[in-house]
Amino acid sequence: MSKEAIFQEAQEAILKCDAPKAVAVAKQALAEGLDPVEVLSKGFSTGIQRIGDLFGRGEVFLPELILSAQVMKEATAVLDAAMQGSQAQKKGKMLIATVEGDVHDIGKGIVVSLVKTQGIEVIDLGREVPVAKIMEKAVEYSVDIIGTSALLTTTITEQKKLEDALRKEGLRDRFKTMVGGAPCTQRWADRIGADAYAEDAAEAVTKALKLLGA
Ligand code: B1M
Repeated sequence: MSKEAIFQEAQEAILKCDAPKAVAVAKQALAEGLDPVEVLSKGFSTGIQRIGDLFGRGEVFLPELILSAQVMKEATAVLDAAMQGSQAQKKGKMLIATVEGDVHDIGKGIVVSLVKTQGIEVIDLGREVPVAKIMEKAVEYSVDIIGTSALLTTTITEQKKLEDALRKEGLRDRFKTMVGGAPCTQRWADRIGADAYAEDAAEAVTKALKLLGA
């Protein structure tokens, strides 16, 4: 099957909430030697974004969105296993969390998978994580970078809360910070004083390596 046909099948599996098909397509893509990152971005992620657009227009409803997200996670798990094959030497430590009030963790999961492949140790705190816990764990694990993901216009304010709290506690110079997630922009990062913004997982890797001076 051609690369484009595989990307198309991946999108359809998400749109049709078809988990067995998604897993089969992910496995086939790997068997045919495709880059798992490309399969995720041009196939499965495009599918979930299309579902999001349909949801935004009221053409699909929450149960389908939830199902599609589950299918996306199953496909990501297959591709993630392949991505973690070549772990390089550790270049630094990064804590990542989806902010409080936000359950969207698919994109964060992809960022985690990709960052790990580049020899950065990742402490993944999961989703709906309060600022206080993020700070506590950053100190406990003595991380170099704190990364937060926010997908809702109502939750990106948590990223500002984190910057303010770090400054208030005298911890701001101890860590580099990175923000990401659909509503975030470079302008937002500049406005709240974050050290980096990444539009997607590939850019998150580049920016993380830059922050680490690697
Ligand atoms: Co929700 N949701 N959702 N949702 N959902 C959005 C975000 C939305 C845009 C859909 C829409 O209306 N078109 C909309 C937000 C509108 C807004 O805020 N303006 C929305 C809404 C409204 C909601 C609910 C409120 C719906 C409801 O209950 N009525 C609810 C909120 C619940 C909550 O959080 N409190 C909700 C729930 C859900 C599901 C549970 C069903 C599910 C999430 C499942 C999960 O993640 N476990 C879900 C999904 C799947 C989506 C969409 C369709 C897809 C998100 C996604 O996974 N994208 C989304 C629409 C969309 O984005 N087009 C939508 C694929 C992923 C690979 O991309 O997450 O952007 P993304 O991550 C990218 C980059 O952003 C970047 O790299 C990633 C990989 O390339 N990145 C980082 C992300 N984090 C980063 C961190 C970094 C660096 C880069 O550094 C640290």
